[in-house]
Amino acid sequence: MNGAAPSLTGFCRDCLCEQRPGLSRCAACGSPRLLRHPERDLLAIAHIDCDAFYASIEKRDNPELADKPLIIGGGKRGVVSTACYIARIQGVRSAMPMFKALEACPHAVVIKPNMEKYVRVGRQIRAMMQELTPLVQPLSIDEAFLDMNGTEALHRAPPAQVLARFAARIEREIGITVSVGLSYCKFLAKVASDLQKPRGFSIIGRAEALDFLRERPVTTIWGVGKAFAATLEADGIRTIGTLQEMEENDLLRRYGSMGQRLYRLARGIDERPVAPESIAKSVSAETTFHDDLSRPEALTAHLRALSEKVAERLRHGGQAGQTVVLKLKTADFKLRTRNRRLENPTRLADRIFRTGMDLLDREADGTRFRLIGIGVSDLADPTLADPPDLVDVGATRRATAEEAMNRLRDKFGRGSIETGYTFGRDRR
Ligand code: TTP
Ligand code: MG
Ligand code: MG
Repeated sequence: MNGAAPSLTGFCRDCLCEQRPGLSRCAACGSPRLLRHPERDLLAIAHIDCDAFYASIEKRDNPELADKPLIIGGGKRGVVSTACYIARIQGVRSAMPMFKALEACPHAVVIKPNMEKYVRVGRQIRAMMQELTPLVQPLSIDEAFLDMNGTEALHRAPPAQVLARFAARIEREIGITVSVGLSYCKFLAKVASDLQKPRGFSIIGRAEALDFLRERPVTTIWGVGKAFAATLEADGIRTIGTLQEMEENDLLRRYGSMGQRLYRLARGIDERPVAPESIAKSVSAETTFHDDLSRPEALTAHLRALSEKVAERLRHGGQAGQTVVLKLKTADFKLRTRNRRLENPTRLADRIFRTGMDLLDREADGTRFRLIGIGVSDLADPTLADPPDLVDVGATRRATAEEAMNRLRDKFGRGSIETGYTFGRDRR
């Protein structure tokens, strides 16, 4: 990790000047923010995440808020979207109920989210990232992976320098700060960007990956949320070091495909490429009825079957989608599409179906329909789909059941298993 190794040359993150070994402050501008790392110029996979994104934008737009604890939240769900770092010192966190946040930090200024504004800023930042490399993979409104391999000739500087310059540019031109992680793979780049927030820049090199991971809790691993961590803990696994000592077969047997992921990531092995948004924009399935339908139960059964088809296509295409789109055509050929963006990408029939049901609820008002379709857009990296900890326990259980069903279907064929919703549909 950086910060250490004063014996190395480095550069200043503020004025970008090269630094001789041994100095603790920049020889040119006096900044203590020197970046040194033995693999500094060998690493090219970056993760950039904005600091306290919504809150930083509101502070930018109202300088009176600069030194005040600020919470963005409230709105319909009554939870904290994010809090500035001043409010975080008092214990305020994302997803906390508002009343709790205000107990912890009674003097906080509270602002309702202004999504349009945040989306606009997110897009500006993304466009600037795309000037660094075409290989930008957005993960959410305020973060992305960048594969900077092969960009040195273009920028006349190695990725570390380019990224420091980029962070400074965002501060200057957008007026908020970001944190950067640099490594040789996505997993560790993402971990790194979180290490020194806010205004951080951390490097995790190949040589230190195993040691770095050893003492960390299993929740550091992508996709290991609270629920799964509790399962692991019950099995005596709390740190990544324990995973490093386990056999691959053992982990596979215990935890299925997740076990394999644990095995590999625990060893700092992550070969997933940085994948810019895929060319296909959506995955969907639809059906036209023999006779127009209006009864909600009949529509529901179709929706379930179609959701499963979509999930299967996502699974086979190695994809996931973050926006669920419901399509209906009325008996008089009027098209209705309704969509909802999810918290995280999904590839599960259950989640697609339930979201589709919510959307259908408002449309199934006795209108006669001749067609129903369901699909997902905003296609995303499937490894980010359906994190177990962000959903209720019931959904996690259904997700596990769905994965088990998928394995059986792969083995015995599609018709081998039906859910209550679709059972007998073809026979009626
Ligand atoms: P994050 O990048 O997770 O958080 P952040 O940018 O606010 O803070 P950090 O410095 O730790 O990166 O999320 C980006 C935005 O997404 C955040 O500003 C608000 C929104 N968000 C929610 O609305 N609810 C949530 O539970 C989380 C985690 C984020
Ligand atoms: Mg952020
Ligand atoms: Mg983020």
